[in-house]
Amino acid sequence: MSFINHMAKEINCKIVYYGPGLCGKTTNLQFIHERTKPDSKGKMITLATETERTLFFDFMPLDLGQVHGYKVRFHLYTVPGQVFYDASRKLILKGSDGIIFVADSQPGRLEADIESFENLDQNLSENDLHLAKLAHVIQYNKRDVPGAAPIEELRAAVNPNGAPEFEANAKSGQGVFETLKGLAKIVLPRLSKPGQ
Ligand SMILES: Nc1nc2c(ncn2[C@@H]2O[C@H](COP(=O)(O)OP(=O)(O)OP(=O)(O)O)[C@@H](O)[C@H]2O)c(=O)[nH]1
Ligand SMILES: [Mg+2]
Repeated sequence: MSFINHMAKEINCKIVYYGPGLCGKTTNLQFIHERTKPDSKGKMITLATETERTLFFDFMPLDLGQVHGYKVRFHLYTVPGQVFYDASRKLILKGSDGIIFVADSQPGRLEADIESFENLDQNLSENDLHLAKLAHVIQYNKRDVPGAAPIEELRAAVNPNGAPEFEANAKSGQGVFETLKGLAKIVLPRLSKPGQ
């Protein structure tokens, strides 16, 4: 569902960072935002819930190349990872063109990774979508933490479709752009042609 602005010759592309609480989704966005030139990015927007708790979505357009002569404006969203924000997650997933699933490599977080991955599957199916058909990549984040879970273990848990995968340390920025570019490679050719 990519929205096309013919006047501005822009195709909009919505990408959602999904994963368990504290896995590093917001950190990914912050790094990308910091490293993007002021003239090619919008403001980071954070929505607060009625409980005033700063919650979830960060919005940031980022120009990354052209498709069919149109510029692509990426809209990056993060979901709130904590289990009880399911309604927000469902809402944010709507109309997404691609998903980056961020798994936490920290010891003791494997269950949370699995739970979040299953939750993604469930929320997509409620929107009549399926991960296997949707452009997606997996990011194994926090590779820097002592005793990080082996990649094979994480892969078996959250990459059943054999999606492209990336190791990252979002705090230092390592692997952050690689992950986004990896998804862009899959998403861009799938964006609908202007005029169709
Ligand atoms: N060591 C290490 N810490 C990280 C890494 N990425 C993120 N963190 C830290 O993990 C904590 C949580 O990061 P966030 O980006 O807020 O996590 P989140 O996924 O947005 O969490 P929710 O919004 O609650 O779902 C922060 O203290 C980050 O600095 C990483 O690669 N390595
Ligand atoms: Mg966050």
